[in-house]
Amino acid sequence: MKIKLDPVTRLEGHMKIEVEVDDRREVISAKSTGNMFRGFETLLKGRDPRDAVHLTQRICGLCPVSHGIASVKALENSRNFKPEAQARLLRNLIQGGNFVADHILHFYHLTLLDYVQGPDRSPWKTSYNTDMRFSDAASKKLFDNYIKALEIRRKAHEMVALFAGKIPHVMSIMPGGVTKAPTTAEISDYKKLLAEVKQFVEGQYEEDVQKIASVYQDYFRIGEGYRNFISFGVFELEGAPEAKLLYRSGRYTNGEYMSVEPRRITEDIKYAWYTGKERAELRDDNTQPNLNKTGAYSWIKAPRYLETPHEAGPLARAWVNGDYRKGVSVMDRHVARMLETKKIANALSLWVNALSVNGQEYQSVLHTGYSQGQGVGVTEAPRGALVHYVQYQNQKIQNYQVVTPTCWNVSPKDNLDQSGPLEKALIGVKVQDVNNPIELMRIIHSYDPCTACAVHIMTPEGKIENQFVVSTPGF
Ligand code: NFE
Ligand code: MG
Repeated sequence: MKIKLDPVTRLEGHMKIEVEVDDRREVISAKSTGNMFRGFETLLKGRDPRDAVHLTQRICGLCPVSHGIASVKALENSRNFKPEAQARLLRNLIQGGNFVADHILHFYHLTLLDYVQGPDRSPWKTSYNTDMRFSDAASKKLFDNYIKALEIRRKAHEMVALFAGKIPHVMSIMPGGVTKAPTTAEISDYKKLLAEVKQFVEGQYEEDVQKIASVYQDYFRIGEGYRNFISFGVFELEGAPEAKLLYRSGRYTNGEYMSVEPRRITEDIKYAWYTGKERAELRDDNTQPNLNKTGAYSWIKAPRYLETPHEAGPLARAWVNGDYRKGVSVMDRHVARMLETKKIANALSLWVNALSVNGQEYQSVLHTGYSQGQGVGVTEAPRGALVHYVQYQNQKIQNYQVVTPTCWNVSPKDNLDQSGPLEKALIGVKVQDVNNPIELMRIIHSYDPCTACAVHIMTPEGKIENQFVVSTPGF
C-alpha cells in the first residue's frame, strides 16, 4: 500500500513524500520529491558578479544570510581576499541572529503541532491529530509559547536588521566586508534584544524541547537515516577564516571523522528531472531541465561526498564539532537544534561585546576588478552545509552553482540507487494509522526541509503546467 503526503505542509517550499508500507504497516520504500525548479544558476548567467550576493539571497526567505555569505565568500575566494576582524564579527552577528530566529521558527511554528494539539481552527488545525500525548492544560501551555515565539523571532530579526538594513534579504554584506558601521546606540540595542531572545531560548525553548523529548522518548529511536554527517563549518572566530570556527568543518562517514573539500562533491541526476552529465562535479554546468525523463521524480539532484549520502544540519554540525553525539533520530535533531540555538546566542553576546565603533568593517578593493576568476564559498545555513561556486569573465558571471543543505537531506536516489538521507530515515518506520501517518510527518519535519524558490510548475493533482499555483490544504 502507498501513502502519499502531497504537499507536505509546515515547511518552506513544495515537497511530496510517497512511501510504500507492507502488511505490518512498515515503510519498505520511500520517495522524496522537490516539486520545483529553482533555476537561479540559469538566471545568474551574464549578471554582474556583485549582483549574486543579492540575487542568491532570494533563493529563500529563511536562510538568506547564509546565501549572501556563501556568495561573498566565493567572490572573496576568487580574489584571495580575507575580510578584517570587525567584518567577520558583524557577519557572525547577522548570520547568528538569522540562525536563532530560524531555529525558533522551526520548533514552534513548523514542528510543535506534530506533538501538541493547537486551537481547533485554521491555521492550527492539522490534518493528522493522532498520538497527541499532552493533557489539554499542558498543550495550552506549550501553545502559549508558540505565540510568544512569534514575538521573539521578530526581536531576533530586529537584531539582524540593525547591522543588515533589513531581513529577509540583507543589504550590508558585500564582498570586502560589511557596509554598515555599527554605532554605540545600535550595539546597545542589539544587546538588549539579544538579552530577551536569550532568556526565551534558555527558558521556554529549552524546557519545551525537553518536555516533548521526555513524552515522546520513542522518537529517540525513530528516523535514524545513514548516520553520516557533513558540515562546512561556520562562524569565523579569529585569524584567517580557516583558523578557527565556532562549528568546525568536517564529516563523519561510516563511523570515521574526516575532512571535507568542496571539489569532492558530486551531484547525480539519474532520478532528477534533468538531462546532461549523469554525475556532475560542483562546477559542471551542463544539465537541462527535462520533465519527461523516465524514472525521475524530483527537481532536487543527489549531492554525494565520494559517492556517499550525508545528513546536513544542526545535528551534523554538533556531531562533527563534538558538541552532541548521543544519538541520531527525530528527537536528537530537535535537541541538537535547540542546543545549537543556545550556543549561538551565547556566542552572539561575546561577538557584540567585541565590536568597536572604530573598526574596519569594509574595504573597497573588491568593488571593481572582476575581469576573470573563479571561487568557492562555503558556510553553513541553518539547515546545514551550503556551497556557492562562481566563475566570471569581463565582469559577467559565466557559471554559478549552488548546493543547498536540503539537497543533501531530501535528495532522491543517486546513480548507485542509494536513497537520500530523509528517504533512508523513513524506511523501516511503523505507521500506526495509514490515514494519519503522523510518524512520517515527524520524521520529515525533524530535518526542517526547505525546497523553496523559483518556478512553481506543479498543481496539487500532479499535472505539469506553467503557472503559479498556491496550495495550502492540511496546514
Ligand atoms: Ni530555504 Fe536554506 C537553509 C539553504 S535550505 S532554508 O537553512 O541554503 O536547504
Ligand atoms: Mg549545479
